[in-house]
Amino acid sequence: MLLSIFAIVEKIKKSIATVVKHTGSHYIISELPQWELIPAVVRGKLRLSGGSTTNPIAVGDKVEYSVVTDESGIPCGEAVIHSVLPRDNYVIRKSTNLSRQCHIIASNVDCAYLVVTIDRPETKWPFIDRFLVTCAAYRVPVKILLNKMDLYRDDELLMEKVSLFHSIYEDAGYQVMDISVVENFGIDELREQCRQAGISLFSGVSGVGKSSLIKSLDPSLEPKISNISDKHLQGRHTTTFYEIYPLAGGGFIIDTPGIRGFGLVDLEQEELSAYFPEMLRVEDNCRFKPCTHTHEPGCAVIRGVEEGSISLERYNSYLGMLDEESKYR
Ligand SMILES: Nc1nc2c(ncn2[C@@H]2O[C@H](COP(=O)(O)OP(=O)(O)OP(=O)(O)O)[C@@H](O)[C@H]2O)c(=O)[nH]1
Ligand SMILES: [Mg+2]
Ligand SMILES: [Zn+2]
Repeated sequence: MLLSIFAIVEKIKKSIATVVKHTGSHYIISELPQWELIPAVVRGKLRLSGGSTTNPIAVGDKVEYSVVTDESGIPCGEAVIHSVLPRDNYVIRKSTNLSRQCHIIASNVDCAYLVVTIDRPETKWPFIDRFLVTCAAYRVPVKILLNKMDLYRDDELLMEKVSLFHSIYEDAGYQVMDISVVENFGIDELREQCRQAGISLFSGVSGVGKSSLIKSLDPSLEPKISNISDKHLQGRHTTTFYEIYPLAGGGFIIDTPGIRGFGLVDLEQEELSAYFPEMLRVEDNCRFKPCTHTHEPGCAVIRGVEEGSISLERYNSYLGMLDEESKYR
């Protein structure tokens, strides 16, 4: 008798949801844009669409799941994830160029914000360029947020670095937004962009203020923020999980732990220049095709560097990446 009652009230629901948090072997999923969190696990063998990575399921992934529900359809207990749907796009990296292991930072991203700082901590340019190249290669729209502007304003040397930064990346074709969480500068515009975008990813090295930014966009959220602003203590990772937050006014934001190394994944040397917008714009004019833009006569990229329309810093980044890709292949 008891058994038959259970048979009537318990139902199995099968559906599709987005992974909103990943903590070791556990996941939290929600049927975005609804925000109803369901804990989930993987049992047995997972059907995967991509190659092998350290995290077969990433935040942002759409997954097929099943869960036991009560008679009104409310999930009881943990859901089981059965498969990951093909990804529209994703941001992927290797922890070092030597490592074979890839890690997906997030998938199905409408806009990736690379949060950088000129000082405290200083974000290194090769890191920035690797991130930008990866976004281009994996079809993720990307913008740059230059945070902690309050720390640079009264320092002439730092402000020179700020203008150089703007000219290099804006000339290359990227949008660079000045931001200060402390002064609430640029936050309203960013909030509006995030509201319209859908899912926005915040990424960057540790200590640049990714979690602080998320908190300033919606003060009701509680991402973990470092309370140490001492520059010698930067590099301790405050955020340790990948997690999506819903913004009060609309839109979703992914907070991520700071990235240390950013190794490129599966890029052919010949295609690399296509992921530098300023090179892509002119490489049709190179005399030789394909052209590596390193030594060829009549190379439009080299001419651009000589004439100053392509920045030497970005070109050197390109050469560095070419070199490493040939070394570690
Ligand atoms: N002066 C200044 N400090 C800021 C600003 N934004 C963030 N901070 C400080 O920078 C430190 C690091 O901030 P977090 O938000 O924890 O940095 P994070 O990028 O999330 O770091 P991880 O989680 O470790 O990757 C904290 O002490 C913040 O208070 C800003 O605009 N100006
Ligand atoms: Mg953080
Ligand atoms: Zn060329």
